[in-house]
Amino acid sequence: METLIKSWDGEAIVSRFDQETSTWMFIAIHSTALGVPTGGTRLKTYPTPHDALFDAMRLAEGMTYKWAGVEFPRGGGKAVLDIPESFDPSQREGLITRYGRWLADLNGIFETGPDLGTTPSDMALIRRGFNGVFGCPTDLGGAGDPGPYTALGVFSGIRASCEQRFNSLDLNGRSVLVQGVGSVGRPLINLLLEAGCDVKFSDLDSARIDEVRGELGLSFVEPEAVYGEPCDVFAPCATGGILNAKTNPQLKCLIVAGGANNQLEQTQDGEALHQRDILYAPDYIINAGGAIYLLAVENMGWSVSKAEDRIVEIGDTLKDIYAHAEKSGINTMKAAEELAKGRVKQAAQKKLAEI
Ligand code: PPY
Repeated sequence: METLIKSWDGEAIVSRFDQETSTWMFIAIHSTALGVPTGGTRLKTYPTPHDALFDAMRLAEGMTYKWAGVEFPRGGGKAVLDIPESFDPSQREGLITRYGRWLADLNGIFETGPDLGTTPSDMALIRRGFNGVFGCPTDLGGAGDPGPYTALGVFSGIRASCEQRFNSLDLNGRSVLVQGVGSVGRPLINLLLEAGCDVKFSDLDSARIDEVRGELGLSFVEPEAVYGEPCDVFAPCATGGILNAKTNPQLKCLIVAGGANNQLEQTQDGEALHQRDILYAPDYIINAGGAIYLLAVENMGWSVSKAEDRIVEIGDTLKDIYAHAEKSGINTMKAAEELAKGRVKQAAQKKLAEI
């Protein structure tokens, strides 16, 4: 963990071990330059606490650029609750409640919301003692699940990417492979079907697979066959790190545009896609819809329809990034980084000048 922290350019790591459940809790604060660090709380079992911390750090950095990319006044942070394999669901309420109390004790240095493995009801538990929480259930006055709004942004991004790659906005007949049919992938499928796409999907969870196969009659791609499956658009909507030295050479798609965070395992994987002439929609740009929705509706007083209009503009941001990448002869991830990092740097310098 020493090496991990040394190699990171973030601002703080806060950690605590929950004795009752043997859960490592990490809050990674990457940047406060643009505002209060804000990002979801992820709950899952990692191979080691080192992996959990690493995930939190990378996700927090992604949040910095996500907020910078949409020009919302928030900083980058993310929390991870690394539950042990032996975790019993009956322990959940206690763990989330203690986590919420911890956040309150930290006096709002980090604000949070739902992420992979956490739900609006978990957020309601946190809100009992801490106000800095987004995405509580709608019947309790919260904004609820941001997943459908992330999906809306991804859909707009897929449209923009197809326009870039095929010179046509028409999605009718385009083949799209959705990896992961959870809170983002599932609503994304509906939008793609409405637009006339030929949708295939993959997932690891048999209940979800049966549901999507049964209800929608879509073809299922075995998880190990996903990367080599020919399609126009590959939309990763599950876990991160799936674009790497092993999977990139297998890809038979023309576009990668999906909702997952940290899709590239390493920076050079963005260049590898570029070299293969696969158009990559930078993850923290295309998947910002959920973050926009939560902040806009719960913090900035926007109507849902105003937030939706803003989310659809993700497509325009992507087009700007693609144009910049083309003009400068760089890959799209690099182009997004230049945009987002430039904004963060400017804000950090302004803060320094004010001291
Ligand atoms: C993400 O987009 O990855 C988020 O974590 C979004 C978010 C935004 C605000 C509160 C919680 C989660």
